[in-house]
Amino acid sequence: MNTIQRLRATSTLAMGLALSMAVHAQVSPGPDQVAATASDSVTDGEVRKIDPDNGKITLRHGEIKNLDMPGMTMVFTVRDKGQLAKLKPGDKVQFMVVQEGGKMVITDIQPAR
Ligand SMILES: [Cu+2]
Repeated sequence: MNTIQRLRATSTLAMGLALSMAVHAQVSPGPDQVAATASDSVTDGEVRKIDPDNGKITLRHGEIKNLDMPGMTMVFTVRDKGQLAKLKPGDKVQFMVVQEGGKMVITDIQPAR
């Protein structure tokens, strides 16, 4: 008597989906709020002058913690010139700046809410 038994093992893999929410850097004027990382802290500023052709902006800025710079008025280069289009002198802004080859480069700048 030949009986072929086929055993089928069915395994169900329960896959857990890890939903990670991309949380943008918390933008808050509170002095006790600490930015997510030391290299990408958000700085408050106010637009003084915009030079969209050269991708430059003059800002009166508060303390830039990641660059250890006190508040002052100075010119920055903006990595994405397009971000200047929505800004005008007098606007309050929040921005992120890094030091690149001796230059201060703004990697992100947004109107303050
Ligand atoms: Cu400065």
